Amino acid sequence: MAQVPVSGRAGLDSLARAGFEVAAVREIAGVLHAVIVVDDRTEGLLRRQGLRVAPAPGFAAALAADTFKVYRSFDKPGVGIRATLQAWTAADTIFHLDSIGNSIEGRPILAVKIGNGSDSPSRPNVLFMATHHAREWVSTEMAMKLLRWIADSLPRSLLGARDIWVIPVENPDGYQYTFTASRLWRKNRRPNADGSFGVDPNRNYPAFWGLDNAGSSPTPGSEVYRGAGPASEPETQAIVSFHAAHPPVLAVSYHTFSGLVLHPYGFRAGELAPDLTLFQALAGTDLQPAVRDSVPFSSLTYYHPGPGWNLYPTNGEYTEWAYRAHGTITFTPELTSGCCTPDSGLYYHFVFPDDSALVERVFRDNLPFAVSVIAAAGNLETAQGASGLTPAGPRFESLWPESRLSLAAATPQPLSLSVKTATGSTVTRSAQGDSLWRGTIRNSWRTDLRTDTARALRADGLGVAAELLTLAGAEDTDVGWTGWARTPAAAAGSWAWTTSATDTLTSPVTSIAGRSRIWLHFWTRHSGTTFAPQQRGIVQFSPDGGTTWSDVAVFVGDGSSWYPVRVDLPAAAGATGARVRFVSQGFAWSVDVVGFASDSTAAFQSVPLVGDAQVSENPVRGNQVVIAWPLGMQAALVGIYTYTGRRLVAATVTPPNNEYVWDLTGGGRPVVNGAYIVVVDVDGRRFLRRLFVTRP
Ligand code: 0X9
Ligand code: ZN
Repeated sequence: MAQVPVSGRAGLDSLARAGFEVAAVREIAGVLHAVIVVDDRTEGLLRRQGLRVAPAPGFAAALAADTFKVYRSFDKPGVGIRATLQAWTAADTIFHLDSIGNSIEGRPILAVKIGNGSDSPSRPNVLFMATHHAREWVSTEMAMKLLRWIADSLPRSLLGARDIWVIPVENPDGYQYTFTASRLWRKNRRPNADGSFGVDPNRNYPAFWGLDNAGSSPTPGSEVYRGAGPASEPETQAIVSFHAAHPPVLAVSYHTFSGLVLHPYGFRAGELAPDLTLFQALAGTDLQPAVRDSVPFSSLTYYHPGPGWNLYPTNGEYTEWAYRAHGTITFTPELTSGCCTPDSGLYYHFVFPDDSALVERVFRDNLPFAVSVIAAAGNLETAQGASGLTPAGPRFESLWPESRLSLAAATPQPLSLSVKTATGSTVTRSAQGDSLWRGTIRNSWRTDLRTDTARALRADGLGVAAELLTLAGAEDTDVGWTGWARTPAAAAGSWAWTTSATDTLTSPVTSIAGRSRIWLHFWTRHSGTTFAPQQRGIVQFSPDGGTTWSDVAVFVGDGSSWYPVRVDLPAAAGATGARVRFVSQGFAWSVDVVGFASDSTAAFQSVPLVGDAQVSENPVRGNQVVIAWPLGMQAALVGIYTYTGRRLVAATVTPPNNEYVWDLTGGGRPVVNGAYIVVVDVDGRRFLRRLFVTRP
């Protein structure tokens, strides 16, 4: 253990990014010092970076005695974890204690079943686990309190309908070692070939094992060493065998700290699980969180929910493995957000105070989520989160440039997708086998449509259809947007919008009259950190042209690859003054392919072709051409396309206007000579015109 001076959060974050585990922060003579775990090699690394490294006093003495008020080691006679579980089991037949395997040093990996002693296929298994990471003591206490609470207080009807298991210490050797030798030990106690100790138990599972060196390390001395092979560790093997014998429908793996509820996927930024809406229903969203953080002086008021890569990428991790191998709906709560008391300057990370009232708070904050997980095992389709959310049904999750269709897992893969292009023709895309991502209640069928100008999609035979009503992404033709810069690093087309400052990107006003079941479609990426959640991105919607705005989505943490977002907007139905804005609070954020969409098959109903749009000149020789049509009751949608179907213009014109002026100088990118198609949709009627441009 060593301490180094740091300058505020930025210094802490850069230590974390350099791979150091910051265990605590102390104020010494007015200067913040990070207490970090070091060995000789990493200490040399710090010194080379010019940091003043000193040994951290005070921790070692408190440990060996094992005389904490709340915390107890695994082995401590009478009151340790092993002794407590044995005593509870001896005293009450509701507990069934079993060892599911042995650690490297021969400690039992203890699993407690509550309620029914036998397993029944009619009762879904639910698993709660803690302390893969030795130093994360609050997670063991969380599991112990939950075990006691389920036995004493879970409604008997629910208890009788589930097989509930609790494994309070997955890594007993490491946990014991944190009481006897090194408070901030993380890994198990494997003697490695190079003389170092320990494999990270949460990098040793067989799914995505060793996928890359960002999500785990091949170096034995590393804090995230993945081990010599998948499931090389006996502790991992015990969990793997347990799952084979009792596959859980849902499982929660408690860790500390950060104030997060993570769920798959985490192996690569931007990867979304097919069961995303189920994960979101239980973990909540930033607007409807499931777990509050009521610990005094916490840096957050609730736990941020999100995919694992919001924190950082991991591979060989437990929740990803159980989800892949058994379809288990898994979560990683990172208990408590860390605490900063203004008077003492104490900022704790892994070393949560030895204070029974504070630990009880952590438990109470996390109990509603745990109960929602137990309840959800009865029927995942209708699972209800602690915040009231339920999973969404089959639907399109994105339309373009990649279509993602979420389907009930039981549904046969669609044989084809009808794609209506911008010029109004319909083409059929057939299924490609590798585009199907299998989940537990939903599959996600992904199709790359980059080459098509898709504007509406229909999953043939499934009654699922959606239509892009507007579309913009910083292209030359996307006029009326204000704020942010544009970048050629786009999700589609030539440009995307981007910022890293505190500023707002605002759309022009559009009318989405005549359509219901409206949602917002966009692709995003961001490189924030969950350790600084005040840096965030907020999406807001206005139905009235920008007079009133409400938050519809919040983005926090890392997500450094493009991924699609769907935000349902019930308030947008019929709005004639629809606007969206992206409010960045110092967040490194990009968005692209932004549009209002509608879940409707209307786009596939044939629109009666009424006649020609009027044009001021054809062939066009000047700089501008005026396009006009009979005045309608509702807004007109004007589209201008090249003959190959690329859209150059998408404009909404509201009555009493009934003309659009096309500027062929294109703000520096002049329209090239050739043939174009003008499409005007108004009041369910369509006006077409072929235009020839022959400018000198
Ligand atoms: O790194 C870990 O294993 C967990 N964090 S901790 O600080 N407790 O060590 C996070 C695991 C998150 N899960 C995924 N990213 N999938
Ligand atoms: Zn952990």
